[in-house]
Amino acid sequence: MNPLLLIALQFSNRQAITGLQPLGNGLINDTYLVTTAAACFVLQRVNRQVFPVPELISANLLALNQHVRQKVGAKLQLPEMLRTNAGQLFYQADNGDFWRAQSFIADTKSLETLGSSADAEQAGFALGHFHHLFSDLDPVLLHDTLPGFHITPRYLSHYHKVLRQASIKDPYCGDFIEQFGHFADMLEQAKQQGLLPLRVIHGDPKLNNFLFGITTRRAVSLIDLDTVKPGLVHYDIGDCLRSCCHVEETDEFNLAICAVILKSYLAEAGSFFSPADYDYLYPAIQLIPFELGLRFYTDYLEGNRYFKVTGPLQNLQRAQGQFRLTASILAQEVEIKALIARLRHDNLAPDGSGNA
Ligand code: GN1
Ligand code: MG
Repeated sequence: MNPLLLIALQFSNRQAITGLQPLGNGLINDTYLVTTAAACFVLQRVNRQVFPVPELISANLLALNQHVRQKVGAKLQLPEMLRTNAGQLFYQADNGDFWRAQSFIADTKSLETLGSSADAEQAGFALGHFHHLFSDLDPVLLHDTLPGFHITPRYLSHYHKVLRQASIKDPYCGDFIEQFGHFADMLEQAKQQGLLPLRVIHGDPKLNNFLFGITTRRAVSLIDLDTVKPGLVHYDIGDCLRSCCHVEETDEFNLAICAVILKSYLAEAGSFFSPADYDYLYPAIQLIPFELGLRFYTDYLEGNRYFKVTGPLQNLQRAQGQFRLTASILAQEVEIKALIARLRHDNLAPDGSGNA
């Protein structure tokens, strides 16, 4: 029997498998949609190079689901962990691979590009609602599944180490990092100075991690919760915007979409947003695409060990795309800051509370 089918059967609640196909285009784990007569579920091989202790991911997911279950009026559903026929949260294959399964939220799909400004509004709403839902969950109760994730200065010092050994270099990426490497410390410094608190973050809220109702076109879930951890909501906001506002053809940053997303985000999350949170919005918007470019370029220099690639230059091209996006953000700095100032004025009361 196909080995993948054998693994899927571990989670199928003794139902026959009627369909098994790759799902999504994640760059880390391998993901499949499994169909049985009773339901669909998502089966994943966890990349152990990236997530060395997969048990921490499941503990976080259980804690998140428990928190949402006791909330009245939660407008997002989260996928639930499924157990193997033997009652375990993971199945370890003979070759040592770790597999896990989660429920598939029916009648939903993910989007690769936003179809309209209504979609953008939904994405901003969902991220804001996610942060709002977990704003009263103590972040230290969650595990850090991926230490160092989004700590830009660490990526930068690793890059410098890799660069010393690298035989091929790309002048555009190298010069860009030289010129803007000083961005790296901005959020971490604010965190260390106590200006930005640790909160529960998603870690990877790019557009295709939002599920939209097929008929309603409303955002109903945020998936890919492996990187949920204590962190800065600014990483999430920057990541959501770098993904949703990225015009793929030109690598420009779409300011109009950014305006829609930030407005709907703040309608949900504005109640806990402090003056310092507003101060660090622009730095986050410029930092996260820079950081992702740095991560892609470093991986290219290291021989593409972290992100999946279909060709040897793909991580280089991804890096160039993220740096061009960062350049477009820098070119629109004045407009983006003016937008943030307007939102701050509309949402923040004069005493600094989020109740204007
Ligand atoms: C990775 O595997 P995927 O696509 O969900 C990465 C994110 C990047 C993203 C870029 C754990 O996420 O940080 O933003 O690729 N996840 C991890 O596409 O590194
Ligand atoms: Mg992910």
